[in-house]
Amino acid sequence: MAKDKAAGGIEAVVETARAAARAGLSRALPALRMVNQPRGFDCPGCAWPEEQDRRRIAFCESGAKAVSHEATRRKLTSEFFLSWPIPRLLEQSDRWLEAQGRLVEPLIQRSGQHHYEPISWQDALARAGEQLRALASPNEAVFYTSGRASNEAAFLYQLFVREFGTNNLPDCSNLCHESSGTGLTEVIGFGKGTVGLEDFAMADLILVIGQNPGSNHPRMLATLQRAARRGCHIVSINPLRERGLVRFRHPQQLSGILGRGTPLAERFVQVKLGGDIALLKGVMKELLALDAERPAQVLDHEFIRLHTQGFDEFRRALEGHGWTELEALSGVSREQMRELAELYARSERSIACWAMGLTQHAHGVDNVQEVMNLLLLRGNVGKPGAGPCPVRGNSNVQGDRSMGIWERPKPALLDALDSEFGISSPREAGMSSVEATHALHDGDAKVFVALGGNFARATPDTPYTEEALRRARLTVNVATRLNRTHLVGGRESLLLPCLTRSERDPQRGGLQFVTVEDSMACVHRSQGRLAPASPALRSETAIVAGLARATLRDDTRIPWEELISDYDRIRDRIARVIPGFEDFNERVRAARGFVLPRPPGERRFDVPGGRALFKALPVPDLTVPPGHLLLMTVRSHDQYNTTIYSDDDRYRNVRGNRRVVLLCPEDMKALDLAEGARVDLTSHFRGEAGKEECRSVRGFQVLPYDTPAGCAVSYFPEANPLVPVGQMDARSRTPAYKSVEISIRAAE
Ligand SMILES: Nc1nc2c(c(=O)[nH]1)N[C@H]1C(S)=C(S)[C@@H](COP(=O)(O)OP(=O)(O)OC[C@H]3O[C@@H](n4cnc5c(=O)[nH]c(N)nc54)[C@H](O)[C@@H]3O)O[C@H]1N2
Ligand SMILES: Nc1nc2c(c(=O)[nH]1)N[C@H]1C(S)=C(S)[C@@H](COP(=O)(O)OP(=O)(O)OC[C@H]3O[C@@H](n4cnc5c(=O)[nH]c(N)nc54)[C@H](O)[C@@H]3O)O[C@H]1N2
Ligand SMILES: [Mo]
Repeated sequence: MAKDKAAGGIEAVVETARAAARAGLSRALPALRMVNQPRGFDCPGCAWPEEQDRRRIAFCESGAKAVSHEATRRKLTSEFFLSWPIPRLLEQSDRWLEAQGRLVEPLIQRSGQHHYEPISWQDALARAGEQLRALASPNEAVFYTSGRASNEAAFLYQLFVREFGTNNLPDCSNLCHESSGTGLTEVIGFGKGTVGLEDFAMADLILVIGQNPGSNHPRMLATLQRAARRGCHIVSINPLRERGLVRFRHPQQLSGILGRGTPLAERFVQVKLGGDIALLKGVMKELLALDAERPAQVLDHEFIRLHTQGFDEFRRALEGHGWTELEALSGVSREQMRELAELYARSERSIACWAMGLTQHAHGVDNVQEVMNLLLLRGNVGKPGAGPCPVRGNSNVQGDRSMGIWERPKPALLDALDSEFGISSPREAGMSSVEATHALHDGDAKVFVALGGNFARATPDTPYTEEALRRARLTVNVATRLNRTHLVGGRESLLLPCLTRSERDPQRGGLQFVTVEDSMACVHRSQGRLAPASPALRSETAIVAGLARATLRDDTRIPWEELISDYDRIRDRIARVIPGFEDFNERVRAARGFVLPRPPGERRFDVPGGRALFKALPVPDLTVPPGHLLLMTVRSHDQYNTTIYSDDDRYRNVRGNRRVVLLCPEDMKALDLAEGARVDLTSHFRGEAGKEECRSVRGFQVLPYDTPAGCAVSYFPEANPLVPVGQMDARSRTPAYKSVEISIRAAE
């Protein structure tokens, strides 16, 4: 069984080498040498911070794949698009599309045509500008961002969009950690994590909840390995026994390549899908009981009195939950809850990390706030070695938010933009990703602009979203490679090719660098060194400025050309507008950049009353009718979001197929399904006006797996057609990608 094998090790070294070889060694190797180095570029893989003692190599297998993939020598020429009409491209797989290489010139698919054809930059931008100006209201346009854009590009983008007159700035965060931002802001007045890497070196206990770092944040494993070696306890709470968390061999150390690996999470709590609140409530009930046995030794009463509010009500509500309910809904025994409570009570400094297993549920915000309740009980906020750590996904998703990419901006940001630039930003809230999909579908939005990403594949309900995009008058995608979103464009569609992070970015004022913010609020520079894949490519920053100029023409207060001639000028403006970025240009030139303020780290909570909030939360009941299952959609070990590198998922022993559904043997037996059986999956939900609806995907293969009974697993994005577009967290609007009610039957 895969579960006993270590993650990393020689396999990771081999995979890294393979990825580099696929891209062409002469381009991939120099690129890899610069990843996460002080003078190099930020890894486009994930947002996990770099270790302070940067060694010569500072990337992981997954980062190597991302970088090598970017560094490919293949190019999409105009002949390619002549021989491949869009309907034929649509028949190809996502993987095939991206494997064709880099986009190297601006392209247009004109109304009524089925081909992309080259267009000059000037005409492309003018066309986008014309269409945007022709709208009856700026709110008829939506401007999506995927979380890779640099701080500089993101700042200019939101500035353009707000001067144009809308807050329609949905982003991939809406699909990702929005529940973390919303949940944390409500209870501690700060929407980000409060810990830094230095805290991981001090913690006694690290909880890893709903996260698969072995595949998605491999550099985090090295941090966990170091913690485990000095005796820190690591507990994984997950329906799946994710291999990277069980045992880890550091692929960049000899002992790691050859040795047996370090046991990481010595405790694995196999919670039911969606059962975390029930589990945490059980643990906290036991904690209260322990506190009664050993008064003043378990709860941090002083912290609770001085720094929190709502404790009495929280406690009363907690006592009202019975064990039968909590055990049934979590799938975890009271005994295990007690053990966890004891471990937690013994630990002076605890960190809770989490990712999509908590946020992508209809109760995603509640999940995050229940974790906060647990941390607050023992004063694990604002002390060294302790605190919440939502582990971000896309490499600059956190920075993009800091720069104002947000459909619900704080008034203070808009005031600051207005006074710095003399514009009048709109005050009305804009649309999130799901809201934008509906608006496009219903004709309320007519132009879709995307700074990166793959909107059609990343959002729920693929056929609905594709139809929504097709109904647009114009879609504009700033992109590096071809993906499905580009093929389901509106009546007219523009593809604007941009530089990647690993490439040089010369502007009038010389070679530029950009900046990014990692998951722990550290801002640092990133500078590509490779020759651009084509002289026609432009930086994202320059493309945004070009779009702004073509749209706003002379109705603009912003000196776009001056700003992009030297990105220091953009950073000077950011320094004056965004709190925490004072003296930006100077501070970001320090070798390791700088860390933004994290007020809860000093026990300052920007909420009414000034104290962190305990919240009494309901226990979600995700019970489905007999014969139905709950499906989570996750990433394999060999993909980066919608970019698929191979059809294997090494750590889960899945080979050669991504259209699979993993079931526990018990469920396979109950449903009379044998290993390898071909099945159709159907999701069931209530659509508009409570009407029962369903969606299906066909020809999936059944594989046995160690999952809790009733819990099925499939891959994102193949299973996205099943995810109901209306099923999301009510407060954060994050789609419930991890709890889709399905039925399974033999394929037709
Ligand atoms: N190589 C690689 N790296 C990546 C990405 C990638 O695609 N490839 N994507 C990036 C992005 S944008 C993001 S957001 C992150 C995502 O990082 P992850 O959140 O690790 O990604 P997922 O594959 O969605 O995994 C979710 C985990 O939650 C568990 N889970 C599901 N439901 C529940 C539940 O109800 N309770 C609990 N406790 N656990 C649950 C699943 O078993 C799985 O282990 O990774 C980033 N890094
Ligand atoms: N079912 C299901 N759906 C999910 C999830 C899930 O767990 N389950 N996870 C959700 C999450 S967490 C996220 S973050 C979203 C991700 O949603 P997105 O951010 O929209 O998707 P990505 O796959 O990251 O985007 C990949 C595309 O970005 C472009 N690209 C790559 N690098 C660059 C660059 O440097 N500049 C520009 N301009 N373009 C670039 C390439 O053309 C590539 O095809 O998906 C969400 N969707
Ligand atoms: Mo994400």
